[in-house]
Amino acid sequence: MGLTVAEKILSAHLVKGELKRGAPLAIRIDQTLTQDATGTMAFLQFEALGLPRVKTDLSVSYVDHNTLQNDFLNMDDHRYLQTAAAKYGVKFSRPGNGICHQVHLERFGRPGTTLLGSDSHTPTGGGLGQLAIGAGGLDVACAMAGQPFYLVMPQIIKINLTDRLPDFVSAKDIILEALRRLSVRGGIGKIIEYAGAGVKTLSVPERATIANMGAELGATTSVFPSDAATKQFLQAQNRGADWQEITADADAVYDTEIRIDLNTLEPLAACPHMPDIVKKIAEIKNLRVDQVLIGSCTNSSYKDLMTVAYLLKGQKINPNVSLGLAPGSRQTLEMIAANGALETIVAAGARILESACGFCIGMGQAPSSGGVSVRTSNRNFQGRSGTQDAGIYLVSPETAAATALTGYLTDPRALKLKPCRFTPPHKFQTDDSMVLEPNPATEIIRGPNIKPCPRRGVLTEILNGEILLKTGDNITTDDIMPAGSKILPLRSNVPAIASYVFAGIDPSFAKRALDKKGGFIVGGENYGQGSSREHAALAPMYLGIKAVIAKSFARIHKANLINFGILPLTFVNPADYAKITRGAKLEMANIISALKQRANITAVVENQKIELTCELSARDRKILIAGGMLNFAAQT
Ligand code: MIC
Ligand code: SF4
Repeated sequence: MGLTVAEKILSAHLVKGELKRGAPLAIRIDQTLTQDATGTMAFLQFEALGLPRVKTDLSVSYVDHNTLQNDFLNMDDHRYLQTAAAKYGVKFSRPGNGICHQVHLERFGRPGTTLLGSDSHTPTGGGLGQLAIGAGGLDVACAMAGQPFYLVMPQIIKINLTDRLPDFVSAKDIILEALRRLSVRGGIGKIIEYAGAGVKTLSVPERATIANMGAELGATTSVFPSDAATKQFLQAQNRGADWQEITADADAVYDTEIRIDLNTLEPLAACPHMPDIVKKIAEIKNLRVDQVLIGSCTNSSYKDLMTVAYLLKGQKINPNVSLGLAPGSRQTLEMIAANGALETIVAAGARILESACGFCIGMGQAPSSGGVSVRTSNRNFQGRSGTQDAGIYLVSPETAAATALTGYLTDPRALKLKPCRFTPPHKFQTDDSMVLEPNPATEIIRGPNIKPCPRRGVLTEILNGEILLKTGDNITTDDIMPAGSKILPLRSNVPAIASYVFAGIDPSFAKRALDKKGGFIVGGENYGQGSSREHAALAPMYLGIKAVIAKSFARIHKANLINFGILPLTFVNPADYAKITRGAKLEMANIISALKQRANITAVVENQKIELTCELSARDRKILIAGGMLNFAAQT
């Protein structure tokens, strides 16, 4: 039987288990990436593992998220990360060099290898035929220490792309169409593999846009074949030697197949407040827009920025719109600066922002109250922009530029311009001087805000307490552990950041949890979707949360809960969700025995019995019994 691209890469990296759908397996990790918002904890955890240097082929530490320097906090983290990277054999991409996923794609990702990153958009590397997976910082620290990555073998969905995109319809519209059809839960437990004649019409950065937003589908990862376009991209990046061809066998077997006819697509927008509320731009009439922001790891490649410059050329933006543009990397910024496109963009009235995550993670550029913001980024969860009542629309760079000109959400075809004919460059401007090489003689510098990573004690047979919060479906990690310029600088200080857990939904949550010495959270479907931030588990653990009981969990968040010793339990009978109310008392007995015997756990909630289960591998059970991964690693 033939193999898919994902199966080929997985089988070449298999350490334990087999490629049977639903079976546990462990894979060797070739490369890791960390970023500054998750990286400080990941490096503290790596230090706790006691190794003199990393064991991967390549590990890169990026600074791209917390680049505002309102006080010493972020800068202290940068200094810690720079010195720790140098000491432990990790390359360090300095602030200003760009967004981790964009820079990794340009300079480091290699087809056929595995990449584990402490950021949910790590699958961007799938655009190059790399098997790139997002994980919590602790899992990445373990991979840096040479340990394999454990996962459950996902199903593999084939998305067959036919034909080619019409003018002014772009890669972003392809992934928005996939989100429209599959929803934010459609990719859970799945790898998405792209195939078909349409793939050949897409360059690597366009493929990366699509793979990037596979995270919004909840997919484990997304992957494209490595073909002639991949070779051309790597050669233009001066990395031709990194290329190898990887394509699916003709008789490869997929679990599901979906077809997207590219020629039928139209410009689309994800509407507030979820990436899967997708509509045709043409159907959203007369939407006046206050802000347009172009950038993020989804859409800030050289092609994206050149397209924006093409649309803005000789024009002025609408006076009611604030247009910001953040190039994804210093490479793209240098190139548009050198060829005059930057001048065009500035002349049109754009505000040029740093090559960093910036607005995408609420580090500045919060919209006005009740404002409408049109962005090329990947997440429009309520409040993530920094303004709770703003409405965020996610669109392509073409739509964003057209909107900035008219002041209304605009289908770029309405501008009646000649099609923009972009050919991928033969040579990108390559200069890695902002990536620092390691030096083991470096002394690590730790600022006063960097506090050790708290640990949980071993699991006990009986857990009891109050249901502190009951949520609905699709709760995001931004809901659980908000980000933004005020809270993100506290990522290295769990006791301090813990006071913001659920701050947007339930501001008294943290205090209540501490006063009651912890308790339980009840969630709906897809609890913990979105980011890989382990603080969404670590901070609740610090507050004493013992278990989360939900209808279903998002993959990375579930793994993070296990790593920090919080039980991720699901209802045997989902209708029991309705029986639990906030404030009710809950008790569970014989937990360790149930975990060991793979038996269900009975929770008693106000005299009612509710059967709970946990879908866990044998290793996950051991980690939970040990009280989390750090305790488990110390035992083994
Ligand atoms: C995000 O887009 O939400 C982030 C910020 O990049 C996160 C990582 C983090 O919270 O540090 C992600 O996607 O994993
Ligand atoms: Fe940065 Fe936004 Fe990409 Fe997250 S989604 S890595 S915050 S640009």
